[in-house]
Amino acid sequence: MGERVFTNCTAATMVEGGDPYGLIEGAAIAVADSQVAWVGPARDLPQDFAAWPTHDLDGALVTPALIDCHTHIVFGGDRAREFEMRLGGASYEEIARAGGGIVSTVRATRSASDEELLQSALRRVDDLLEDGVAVIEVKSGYGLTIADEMRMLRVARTIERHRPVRIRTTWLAAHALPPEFADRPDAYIDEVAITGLTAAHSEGLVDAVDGFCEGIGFTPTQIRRLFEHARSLGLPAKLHAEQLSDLKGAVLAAEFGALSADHLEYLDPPDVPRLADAGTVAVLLPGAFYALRETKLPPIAALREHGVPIALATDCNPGSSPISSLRLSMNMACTLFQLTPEEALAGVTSNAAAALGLQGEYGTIADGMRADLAVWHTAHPSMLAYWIGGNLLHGRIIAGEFSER
Ligand code: DI6
Ligand code: FE
Repeated sequence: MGERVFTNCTAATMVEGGDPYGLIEGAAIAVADSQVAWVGPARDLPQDFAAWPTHDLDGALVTPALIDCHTHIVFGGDRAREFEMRLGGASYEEIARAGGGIVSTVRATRSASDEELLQSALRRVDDLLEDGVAVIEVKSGYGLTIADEMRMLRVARTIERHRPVRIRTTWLAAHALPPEFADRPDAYIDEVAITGLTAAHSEGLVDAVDGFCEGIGFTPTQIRRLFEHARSLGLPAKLHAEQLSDLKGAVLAAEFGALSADHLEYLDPPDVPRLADAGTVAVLLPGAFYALRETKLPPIAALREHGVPIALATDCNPGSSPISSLRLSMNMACTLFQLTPEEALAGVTSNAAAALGLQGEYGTIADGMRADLAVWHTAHPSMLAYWIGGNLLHGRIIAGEFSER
C-alpha cells in the first residue's frame, strides 16, 4: 500500500556524520506505509524497489518536513496596541506588570469560543504549512483556569483534523498569574497548574509540561513542585528559562532531564554543561529576541563547545513573538545569533524533533522514519535560511503522499 520511489532529487537527509546536511545528490527515496523504506544515490537503489511506481521530482531539493517545536499558536485577540506602546518606550515587563501582556491575551482567550480559537489558529498554522512545516508543538497558557487550559489543548488537538499536520500539546498553565490569584502564586500552582495537570493528563491532552520561570512568571521553587508532579505522571518537562533574567531555570530543567530549555538569552555559560549532560535541547527563539529588541545573545559558543543540540522555533505568540514563518526564524537565527544555515536547518528538523521527544519518527530522512518531507524549488539547502520571505516550497510529501503546494 502506498509504495513509491521519489527520484531525480537532492536529499538533505540531516543524518549526521557524512556530508554537511547529510546531502545526497541524484537521490532516490523509497517510501512505503507512511515511512521511508530506503534513501540513497539512485544508482544504488536496491533491486527490491525497482518495480515500485516512481515519481520524478524534477531536480528538487527534499528535506525532512520542518518542525516548529515551540509555539503558543492558539490564542484570542492580538496585542498590536502593546507593539505601539513598546515602540513608544514601554518595556515588555512594564506592560506585563501594568496588567497588559500575557494577562490581556488571557482575557481575550477566555472570551473566545472554541470555534473562534480554532479558526484564528488555523490561519497561523496555514502560514507555517507554507514553510513546509508538518509538526507543531502548541502550548496552553492563555486560559489559566483548569477548564480554559484544557479547552486550549483540545482546540490545539483539533487542528490535526483540519490540516495535514502532527500536533504535540504542552501544559503551560504556569505561564502567568491570573488576577483572581493575585499575590497567591503558590495557591495557583497547587490549585490550577498541578490539579489541572492531573485532569488534562487523564483526558490524554498532555505530551509535555512547561513553565515560565521568570520574575514576571514563576520561581524555580514553584516550577520544581510542578515538575515533580509531572514526573510522577510520567510526563517530560520543557521550560521557558533565562529569557529575561538568570533564575537558573536551565539548571532546574536539566535536573529533571527536560526535553528542552527554551529562550536562554541570560543563560550563564558555566551552566551549559548541565544541559549537555542531561541531553536537554537548547531551543532558541530569535523571533522573540528580535521583537523585544533584546541585545543579550544566548551563549552560542558555549552551547556549541559542549555539544548541546540547538533547535529553533517561532515562539509564535501575540506578545513577544508575532511571527508565523519558521523560515524567517531560521534567517533571524543566522543573522542575529550567527548560526550557520546548516545549524538552522538542523534546528528545525533533527534537533527540533529531539526537543519534542520525536527523534525516532521525525527530523531526518532515513529508513524507518516518517515519510513527511518538504520539497523545495531551490537547489541548495542554504537557500532556506538565506532567502527572506517568498514561497520556496514546491510541495509536501505527507505519509508518503505527494501534494503540490
Ligand atoms: N515567553 C514568551 O516569549 C511568551 N511566553 C513566555 O513565557 C510570551 C507570551 C506573551 O507575551 O503572550
Ligand atoms: Fe514561548
